[in-house]
Amino acid sequence: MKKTLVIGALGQIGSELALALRNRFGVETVIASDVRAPQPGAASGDGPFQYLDCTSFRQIETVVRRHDVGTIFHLAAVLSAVAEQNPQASWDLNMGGLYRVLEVARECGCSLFFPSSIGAFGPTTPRDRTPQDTIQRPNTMYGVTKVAGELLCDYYVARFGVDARGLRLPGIISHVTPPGGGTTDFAVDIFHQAIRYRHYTCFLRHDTRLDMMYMPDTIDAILQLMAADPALLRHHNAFNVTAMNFTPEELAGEIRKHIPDFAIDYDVDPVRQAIADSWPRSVDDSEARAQWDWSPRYDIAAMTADMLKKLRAKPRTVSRFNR
Ligand code: AKB
Repeated sequence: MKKTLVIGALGQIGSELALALRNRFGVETVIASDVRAPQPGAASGDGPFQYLDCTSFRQIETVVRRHDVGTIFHLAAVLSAVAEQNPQASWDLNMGGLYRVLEVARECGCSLFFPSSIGAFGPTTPRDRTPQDTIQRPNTMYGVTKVAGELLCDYYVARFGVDARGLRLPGIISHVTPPGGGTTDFAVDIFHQAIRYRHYTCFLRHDTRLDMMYMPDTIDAILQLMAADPALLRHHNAFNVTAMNFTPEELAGEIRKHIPDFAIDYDVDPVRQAIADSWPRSVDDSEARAQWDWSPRYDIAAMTADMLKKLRAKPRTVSRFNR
């Protein structure tokens, strides 16, 4: 049986995806990789690990050939807020990494998963129920790399027959590994601070509406798309997907149902606010629902209840970014 390589396996999505793949297909069938060494008890679980810099074609190719890899999940990327702090390095990592992973996939006959984002849209995109196929003129480096990545994946599908598939992910909420520098990180930080201090200072305005998804749905969506019958797919890449939609004020209200004295105030970060204001308020994911049966399990109420339950059951942490 061909193996699976997860690039960025110590990140927010990569760590839980690696664990889900190991639970489903067997520990030894999944090669986790990152540019950092895993700490004992890492969320990706025990199993094969390779140091891997995704901007090195040789390193990717060596790991793919050595382990007989058939599918690559490429999750290494700089997120939106950090990308604005260093656009040049973000281009190098986000595009340099994807280009080399696609080249290895082409040479070695691998399938590929690539996560795009609601960040691939921009201020001239229709902001409500944003269609699957629409205007994409993002004004952030993150968005530029995501649109370019979507197009590059589509090019490799059409030109070289690489089975590259992907999703446009909204903000992802998880109680396991913190996100690393995104505009939607508030939706994770708020839970940690609500439990610890019963108070949260949000870096986005109270009425900033964005799409979100709980991690279990994210993992299901990725695995479901990768298992979908290609004959039923009219798109391959960049499927709009969403599960819920809220403002910071609405999320605070939901948390208050569990922690009645929870308070939120606002200290708006102009950089992250400008990024959020350039993104859709909601996306239309009917193509994903029609083409491969996408259907999320968690709405805001179910996600909030589960986040608080899971976080209360473990030692306290705060996100690396929102200090
Ligand atoms: C970010 O905020 O940068 C990411 C995303 C929506 O792509 N979570």
